[in-house]
Amino acid sequence: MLADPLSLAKARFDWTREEVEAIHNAPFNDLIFAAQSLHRQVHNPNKVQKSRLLSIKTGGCAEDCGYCNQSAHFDTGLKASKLMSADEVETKAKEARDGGATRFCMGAAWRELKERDEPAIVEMITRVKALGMETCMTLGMLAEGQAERLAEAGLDFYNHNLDTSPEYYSKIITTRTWQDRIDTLNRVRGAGIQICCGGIIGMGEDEADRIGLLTELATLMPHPESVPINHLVAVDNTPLSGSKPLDGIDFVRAIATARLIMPQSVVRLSAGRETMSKELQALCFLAGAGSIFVGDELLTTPNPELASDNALFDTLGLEGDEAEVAKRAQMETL
Ligand code: SAM
Ligand code: DTB
Ligand code: SF4
Repeated sequence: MLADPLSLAKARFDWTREEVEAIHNAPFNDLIFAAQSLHRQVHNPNKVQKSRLLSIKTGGCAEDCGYCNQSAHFDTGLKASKLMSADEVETKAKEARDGGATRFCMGAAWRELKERDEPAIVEMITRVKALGMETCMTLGMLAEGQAERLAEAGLDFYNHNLDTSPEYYSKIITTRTWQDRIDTLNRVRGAGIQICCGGIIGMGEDEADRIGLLTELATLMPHPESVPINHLVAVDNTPLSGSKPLDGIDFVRAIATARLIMPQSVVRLSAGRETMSKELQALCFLAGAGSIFVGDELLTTPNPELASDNALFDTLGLEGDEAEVAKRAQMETL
């Protein structure tokens, strides 16, 4: 039997794997009922925040993350490119805003942020912020002092995922450690930037690994403000492209569990929507997902067209958060 979901509304940070497993494996109806009950206690159940991704530097990455289209270790046929100019980024951000996105998330295929690239990154943050959008960057590892400089430029969020359980991690990535990730997250937190941190499921991991990942996320203190739950986008010629497909119900269980154990966080139904039915996505929203990526491309792989997402929002009676962001932008100019 699950605990009264409303008693979970206050965040706690001492979750054990056994407790998380009991939630994750509860009868499906109990799990979804609990997740939705808690969700509507803390969040608006019909509001889904929209983020737009842009790959500001594509491909040729030194890391060997086994799922990634952009690693130089695998021949995926992706064309690598140099860092975009701030002008190009600003144009893309305006388009995203016009399409209803309220957060602009810029990703670079880097192992870490190099000092020589900092001025260009700072300029991009400043330009996007001036459009009234929330800013997010994902640039790999950060060294001492870098997060402070990004915060100073107006960075709202930094995305850095744990990706999987500590046990499964070394089967996915060998070029940087779990502790490297925690160190970057601590630097981001120390600079007062909000954290976007989640993982990928459907990489051939066991259920215990999904529970392990969720427990690690829920024992970060404070919880990440944003928790992206990605479904593996299988890319040909990456080591993980042949992973056993994940049952959709298991994906929903991961979203619902994240919802229940990190009550104040916004859980994002992240990569992988392109191959999901509208019914599966609706179940994810019912389970407490409160954010998605919009636009027909993620970083390098396809995402549903804007028109089909708009139709999905209409069908489900969902609304974005454009009005609030527009109001905030107006206040900032006063
Ligand atoms: N290079 C930076 C890093 O790894 O921190 C930033 C970009 S990286 C693409 C950001 C995250 O996207 C990864 O940590 C991973 O969780 C997710 N991701 C990348 N490729 C994916 C795929 N094929 N399917 C699902 N998620 C993916
Ligand atoms: C996250 O957790 N998912 C996004 C974002 N953070 C940067 C990335 C998804 C990438 C999917 C594969 C691609 O398009 O290259
Ligand atoms: Fe590089 Fe990031 Fe892809 Fe890993 S996930 S290979 S660090 S771009």
